[in-house]
Amino acid sequence: MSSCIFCKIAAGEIPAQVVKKGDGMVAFRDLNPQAPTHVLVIPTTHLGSLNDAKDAAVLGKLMAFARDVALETGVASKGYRVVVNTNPDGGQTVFHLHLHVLGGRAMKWPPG
Ligand code: DGP
Repeated sequence: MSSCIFCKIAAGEIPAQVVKKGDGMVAFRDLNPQAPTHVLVIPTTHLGSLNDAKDAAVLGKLMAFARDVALETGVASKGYRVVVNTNPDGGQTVFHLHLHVLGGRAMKWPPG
């Protein structure tokens, strides 16, 4: 989608610190990190939110990609959190489906 900032990152049209890409996915560091490791995982094809993701295979690939990012950034063994904010009450601000991979510190529960 031409106006979508994450589509532009996926296309390489605006810069981002990409940590992994391939198989229709891109992972890059969040501009406003909430943990020592904070990486966003997106499908390169535009989907507005989790509500728009009808293909379970794409969701499975996204989750596996997030797990691999956690392994490759070194946070997997101590632990990490994967978050999908969805629509305004879920705290979503960028309307291109993305998974947050957060690690490098102990997480709290419940989330805010
Ligand atoms: P959410 O609130 O779940 O929609 O998270 C959107 C995240 O995207 C937020 O943590 C900040 C991040 N973000 C917004 N714009 C940019 C950008 O241009 N580059 C990068 N790397 N991250 C961005």
